[in-house]
Amino acid sequence: LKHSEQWKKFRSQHYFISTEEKSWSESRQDCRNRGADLVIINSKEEQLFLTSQSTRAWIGLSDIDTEGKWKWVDGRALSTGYWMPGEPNDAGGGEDCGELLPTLPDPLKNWNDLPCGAARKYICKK
Ligand code: 2F8
Ligand code: CA
Repeated sequence: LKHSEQWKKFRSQHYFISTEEKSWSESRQDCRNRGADLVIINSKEEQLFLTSQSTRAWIGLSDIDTEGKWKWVDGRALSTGYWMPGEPNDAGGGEDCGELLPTLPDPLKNWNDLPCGAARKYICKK
C-alpha cells in the first residue's frame, strides 16, 4: 500500500483515495474488494473534507438506471448535491457517473457528471 493510499479517518469513517485510475464500475468493484464502497457523501462537512484531499475522483453517484435520477450506490436518491454550475449536463448524452473535482473556487460546487467508462481515481469509504 502506497503512503498516499493509507485509509484516512474523518468522523468515524475511513476513506481510501486511490492512486490508480479506473472506470466507475471497476472503481466500485475495487472498493468492494477492500470491504468498502464508492463514497456516499452525507454532509457538508464530509464534502469539504473530501474536497480538501485535492483529488479528482469518482464518487458513489450515478444515474445509470434512469437518466436524470441521481442515486447513491446504496440506492438512495440524491437529495443535497454539490454540482458545478451547469452540471450535471449529460454531455453528449453519455454522462451517467459522478466525479468530485478539487481545484474550483467553491468547494460546495465541484461535482461533474462524466462518462462512466472514463479512467479516474476514486474514493472508497467504509
Ligand atoms: O464544460 C463542462 C464539461 O467539460 C467536459 O466536456 C467538454 C466534461 N467531459 C469530460 O471531462 C469527459 C463534461 O463532463 C463537462 O460537463
Ligand atoms: Ca458533465
